[in-house]
Amino acid sequence: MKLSENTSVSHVKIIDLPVVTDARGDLTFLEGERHVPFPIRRVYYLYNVPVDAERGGHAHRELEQVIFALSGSFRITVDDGDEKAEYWLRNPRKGLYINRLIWREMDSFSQGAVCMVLASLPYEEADYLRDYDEFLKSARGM
Ligand code: T46
Repeated sequence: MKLSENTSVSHVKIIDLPVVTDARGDLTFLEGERHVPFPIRRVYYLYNVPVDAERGGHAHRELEQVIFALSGSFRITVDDGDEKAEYWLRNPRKGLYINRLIWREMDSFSQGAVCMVLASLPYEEADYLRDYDEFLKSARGM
């Protein structure tokens, strides 16, 4: 299985947000259905993450998300069942859009990293695929 940065794992892409810069600093903004391709139903964030922590390790049946590093950096490995790709998030202007049925793993958090996630649906444990073989069956339509 191939593993490289920014390759063709389907339904994953970097979203570039606008920035307004002046002498007071940078301001970035986003609107649901304009800058991200869904109405935003939930926001959550990860912080105080130990540098050796591994998060994720699941896919979602229906949920779409956009993931940002608001501060610091971390790695996300995505897998559509055929191909894997890895992304390093470190720029608060660049989010990673992840569609449904994509396995994701997150690690290599820098000290003090803050990860913000915009989600298309409220939290629902039944939406998670936490078993990799079960994910593969769903991703391959079996
Ligand atoms: C994802 C990655 C990037 C809630 O009660 N409400 C919520 O909105 C969320 C996101 C989580 N939780 C509970 C469920 C678990 O008992 O928080 C606990 C930790 O969640 P989890 O182990 O799923 O955390 P991560 O960091 O592995 O995954 C999270 C999201 O769950 C997931 O959708 O894609 O961040």
